[in-house]
Order: sequence, then structure tokens, then C-alpha cells
Amino acid sequence: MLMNFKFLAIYLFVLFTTILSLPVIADDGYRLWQRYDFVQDQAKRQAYLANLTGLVIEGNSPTLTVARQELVTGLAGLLGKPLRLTSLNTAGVLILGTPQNTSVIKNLNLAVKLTALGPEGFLILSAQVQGKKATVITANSDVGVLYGTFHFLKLLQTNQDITQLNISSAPKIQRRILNHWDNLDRTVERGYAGFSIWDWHKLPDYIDQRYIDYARANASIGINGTVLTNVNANALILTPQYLVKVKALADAFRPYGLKVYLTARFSAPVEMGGLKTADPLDAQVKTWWKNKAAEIYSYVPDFGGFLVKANSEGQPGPQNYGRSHADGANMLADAVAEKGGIVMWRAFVYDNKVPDDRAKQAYTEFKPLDGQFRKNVLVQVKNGPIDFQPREPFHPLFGAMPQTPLMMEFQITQEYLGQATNLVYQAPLYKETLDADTHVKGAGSTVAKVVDGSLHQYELTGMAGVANIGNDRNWTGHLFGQANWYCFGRLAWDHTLSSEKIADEWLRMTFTNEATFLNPINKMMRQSRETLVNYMTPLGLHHIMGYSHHYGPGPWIKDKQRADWTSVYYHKASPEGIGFDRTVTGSNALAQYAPGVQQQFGKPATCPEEFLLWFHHVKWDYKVKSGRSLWDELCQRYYRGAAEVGQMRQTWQAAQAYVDAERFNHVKMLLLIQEKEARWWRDACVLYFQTFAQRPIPAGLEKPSQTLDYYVKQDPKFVPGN
Ligand code: BDP
Repeated sequence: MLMNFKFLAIYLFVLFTTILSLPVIADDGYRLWQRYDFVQDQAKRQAYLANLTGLVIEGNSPTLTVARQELVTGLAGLLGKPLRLTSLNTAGVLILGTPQNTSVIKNLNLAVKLTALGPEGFLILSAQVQGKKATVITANSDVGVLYGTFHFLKLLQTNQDITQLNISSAPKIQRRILNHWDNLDRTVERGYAGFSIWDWHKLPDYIDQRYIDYARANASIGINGTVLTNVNANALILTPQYLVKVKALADAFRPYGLKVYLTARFSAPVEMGGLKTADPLDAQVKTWWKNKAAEIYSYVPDFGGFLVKANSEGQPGPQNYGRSHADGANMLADAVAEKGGIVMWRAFVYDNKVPDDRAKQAYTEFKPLDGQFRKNVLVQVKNGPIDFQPREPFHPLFGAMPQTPLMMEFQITQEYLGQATNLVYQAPLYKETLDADTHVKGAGSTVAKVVDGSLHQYELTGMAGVANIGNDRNWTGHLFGQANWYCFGRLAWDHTLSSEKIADEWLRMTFTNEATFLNPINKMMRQSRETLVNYMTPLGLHHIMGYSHHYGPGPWIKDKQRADWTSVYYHKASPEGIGFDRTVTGSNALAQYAPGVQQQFGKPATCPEEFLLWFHHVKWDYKVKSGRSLWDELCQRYYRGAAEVGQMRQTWQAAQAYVDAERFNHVKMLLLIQEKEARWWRDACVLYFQTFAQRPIPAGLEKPSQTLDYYVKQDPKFVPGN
């Protein structure tokens, strides 16, 4: 009997480790980068085991409890052996806690190191503790310890050495927040990964495991806030019926350091409160919001605050009552200030009735308000002045509001980047904006320094990413969309990380540590955004996509209810040339930038070619840097972009041996769709612009298979997210 038992145990162990070590079992991508698969390299695994003989943890807060759970599950998967709680008498233990809750950590005298790390930073150290070798994960707060725990697990997931650790890490930006554009009926504005993950109908009683896994994933990359609802807001979320559901989510997220925020519909006092006005200077309105805030805090004591889209694209706002954005923001800020809440007031405003270049309007409205906002207001600015295009120059507000903390808004969901059928790794896009030089305090005044507060000594700092998450099994529709969620979090934590490093981490954790897989796929990811720019909007073109749903090409879009929602408004193609003159001879949007930027972008010869048609209207035979005419160059780029998607398919095909069949085929099929879409963009745009340029497609480039008329008549129905 005993023998049988032993045999069974060995059998189960072998079965377990074999299953864990199989590289090609099917996988639907649900586990994201938190797979914790068995470490294949035996020497590495042995070294890890020797340094992980047990876990010492004294604190038992909800946050430390989830940190312990994560370590136990993670290490069981990675090492095939459970991690036991132990005492300090053994060598090779892992010690987790803060100096406040763990006496041995207190005795290590880390105060100086810890002070520098602020409330969320962490230390991971190889140390001698009571004469024995140990690894210590510590911080000033439990959430810092949790962040350190995830970092430590990542070291194992990415096969790093853990014997000589001396890691200290702290976020450069305070508020690292996902913006969900999720509606209460579970549709997601510009969402391409199914329906909303918030199942409002079953909340508050049903806590889907997904909510926990969502919080775990966010904590693992340092995201500490989530706005649950669409910026095109519904006031219903502020009713008790929904606040009790919000509370349930907030409770589930709290151990992971993830705060909940809501969007505030500016007209809520009228719609729900029965008031005659929502005028921010009206005493009754102020009281209504104060009471509403107090009510929210009674459900969610650590509620983060409001995100507001006002007087933009038809949303109500203070201007309806002749008041300014500052009046509106301050009124809400006063309502949440007492409990430490903030207001994130969006600068995404433009008006069709204003006869000025749309790219100028946010600056025109907000710059004069600098210094007029309350201390707990952040103005949230999109990365570029139009709208999340494949490429835009940085928004001119960055650097222009020294007395108002500006928060970055990136779009993780790929509204204008091929939605969920295109593989586009966005770290290079985010980095391009963050590294851009505003020149406002001389060279080196990067956007990143504005956003992290170091340029203007902002007290509040933040970065928002419009989420690409839905209830698809793999969360993001396209498996590689996970890399964009991942890189957003990593860059919000530390904007100095390189796109390559972040992709390397993500690939190792998501797929494998094999160099023969990593090198080509990392390269493919880093190139993918430039590839997309080439087949969609090369040389500074922008906003030429399909109408309303924004899917596929639509450079011919004109005569719509709003000029600034058409394509011809932006490309201005004519028989002479193409491009939007934003210099002094045109809209002079360029004047909103510092002189250093103006000098560079002001002349076609010195303007970086990627922004040429953003700032200049250029003749078709203008000679670009390659020596080609503008027309020839435009064609070459469109063709290059589409051809590169073909190369991406080959690169992926060559990686087959390293990926399980399910995920391999998922990406493979999507790359085929992407290639078709890239050719569609290429052919439609080249044929359309040719009607103005009146020049042949350069020799050697294959002719489009269809006529322009064919492409114009394409009318995709029921595009998701619209
Ligand atoms: C645009 C989207 C629209 C959003 C808007 C915004 O098309 O759905 O509501 O941005 O950011 O890009 O408010």
C-alpha cells in the first residue's frame, strides 16, 4: 500500500513537471505575462531552488497576503516545488515585508535607501541576515513590497541570476492609470477585445476571477489606478445602485494597490439631481457635487477622483454656462479635495464651429488658464494635438503650462492603429513622444520631464492609457496587444526603459527565453509601428481613415457634418501638392511650440521627414532626402510598409517551434489579415493621391489590383468599437 502511494506520488510529480515543461501545449493567452511556466534550464532552476529554501513573512495585511499567494503560485509553477513558510534558521530564505512589520528587516538599517524610494518603490537585496544568506524584498509600504514581489518573480521568469541582487526601483510618475472607455451596457467605445470586463449586471455579488487577475496584471507592472467608465460619461454610474457595484470592484482591487476613479458627467446635477443648472459657479451645483463626492467616499473610502471630458465632441461642460474649463475643474476638485481626491480634466477639446486648425484649439483654450487650476487638478493631454494618429508630433501644451500639472494620455487600444487585427508594438510610439524635446527650457526639456514633473516641479504627476482590455479570453483581442498594456505600465513606472528591453521582458514571460525566438521577434515588434505608419500615413499624413468607425483607408472622406471629421481637411491634396501648412504661411500651429522646435520644423528642408506633411504643404515634385520626388517617395513608403508585413509573416512562421499551436495560429492568421489590410491601405491611398499627383506609380512597384472606385465603395459594416 505504502509502495503504491509512493509510486503514485512520483508518477504525479513526473506528470506535473512534464506538462509544465511542454513548450507546445495549447494556450489561449489568458495568463498574459504571468504564466509562471516551469524553468526549463536545469542549472538555473537548481540555483533558484538553493536560494529559495523558504519564505519568511511576518505581516499579514491583505496586500502582503496577495504577495505571498503570488509567490507561492508563481514559484510552484516556475520551480515545480512549493515554497514553504519557514523560520530564519535556514540559509537561502526569502524575506518579505517592511521595516514596520518585520523585525529582521528593521534591523537591516535600510532607512536611508528606503527614504529615497517614496511610498511605492522597493528594494530587492541579497543580504546576510542573522549570519545566513537571504534575499530581502522590502519597501516603505506593503504595496511597494508587492511591486517588489512581482519584480522578483520576473527575474525568475526571465532567467536572471538571483544570487547578488541589489535592486532599487521607484516610479517616476505618481498616477499610472488605465482609462476604460467602457459603457454600462458593456459595449466598449473603441474597444476591439469583446465586451467590457465589468459585468455590471452581476455586480456587486459576483466577483469574476477576471477582476482579480486584472488587478494582479496591473500590479505586476505598477499600474495603480483605473477609471472604470467611458469619458463619454453616463451619470447613472453616480447613483447608489451603481456605486455599490463600484465599491465591490474597489474592494477587489484594493489589496493590489489599484485605486478606482470614475468619469463625471458634467450635467449630472440636472440629469439626476433635478437642478435647473449645472453651472459650476452655482451654489446649489457646488453643494450637489460635494454631497455626491461624500456619498461616493462612503462606498469607496480611497476613491481616486474624477476624469472629465467636457465641452468636447458634444459632451456637456462649463462652457454651456459661459464658464471656463478651470471653473468646471475647480468645482469638482473642491468636492473631492477633503478626502484626497483628484480631478483629471481632459484637454481634448476642439470645435467645428471654430474656424481654426483643429490642431491649435486645445492650446488656444487651455494655455491662458495656466495657474488657474486647484492643486488637485491634472490637465490630461493626448500625446499629439489631433487624435492618437499613427504618428503625431508631441502636443504643444507640453511645456506650455508650467503652473499646471499636465498628465499624459496615450491610447493603448488601437483605434487608429489597425484595431485588433494589426500587430503594432506601441512602446516606440510612446517613447517618441516622451523623448521629444519641447525646448521650453533649452535643449533637453523633454516631454517626459514635463510629465514626470521634473521640468516644472509639478507636485502631482500622472500618465493615462486608454485600455485595450475586454472580455476576450486573451484580454486584448490580438495577443500582441498584451505587449501594449505591458509597455504602457512599464513606461509609466520608468520612461527611461527602452522599447527593446520592455519587449524582451514581455516576450520572455509570454513565450520563451530562447534567444533564437527572442531576437527576431523583438526586432519585428520594434519595427512594427514604423511599418504601420508607412502603409497608413507616411511622411506626416494623418486622419485619413474610414469615417466614424475609423477602420481601413478613407482619404477621400469629405462633405460630412463636421469638416474636422473629414480626411480632405487634413491632407489638403491638390494638383500642386499635398500636406497641411501649419507654418506662418498657413495655420501657424507651429507658433504654439518653443522657438527651438519652430526653427527645426519650420522649413521643409530641416523638418524631420516623418512630420513633413504635418507641417508643410509640399509640391509633388519636391525632392526629399532620398533624392526621390515627394510622389515617388510616398509610393515607395506605402509599398515598403505593406511589404514589411509580408516579412513579419515570415518571421513569425520561423518561430513556430517555440510557440504552442493555439497562440501560434492566432497570430499567424491575424498577420495574414494585417497583410491584406496593409495592401488595402496602400492601394487605396496611392490610387486616390494619384488623382491629384497625375504621375505614374514608380517602375518596379506592382500595380493595384482594383480601381480607386472599388476601394471608395468598400463599406465595412458593424466594425467593432464604434
Ligand atoms: C476619439 C474617439 C472617440 C473618443 C474621443 C475622446 O474616436 O470615440 O470619445 O477620441 O478621446 O479618438 O474623447
